[in-house]
Amino acid sequence: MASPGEKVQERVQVQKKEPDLYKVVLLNDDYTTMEFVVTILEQVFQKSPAEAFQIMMHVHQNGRGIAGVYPWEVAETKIETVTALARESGFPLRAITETA
Ligand code: TYC
Repeated sequence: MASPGEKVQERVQVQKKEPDLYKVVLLNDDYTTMEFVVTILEQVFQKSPAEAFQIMMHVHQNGRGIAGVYPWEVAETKIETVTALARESGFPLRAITETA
């Protein structure tokens, strides 16, 4: 407690710092269907059908590709969701984070 007359510092940090961002990177494999990857990109990463198809083809041809860029907690949750949906459907699809 501050004693009478003592000044209390009310605002320690005036400007909020932007959160660090992380890439969610999708990895290619030989077993996950193209259709499933497109669906994941639409439903989990909110991509349009055209963009989802383009990203999926990029991953298929280059081995990896960026699904989105998010704060840490969001990126981790997206990866958990992708992994859970893929395992439910019997696919080995993997996603990882990288510093953006
Ligand atoms: N290579 C897969 C196939 O030919 C398609 C695929 C694309 C899988 C992207 C994973 O992250 C991926 N069926």
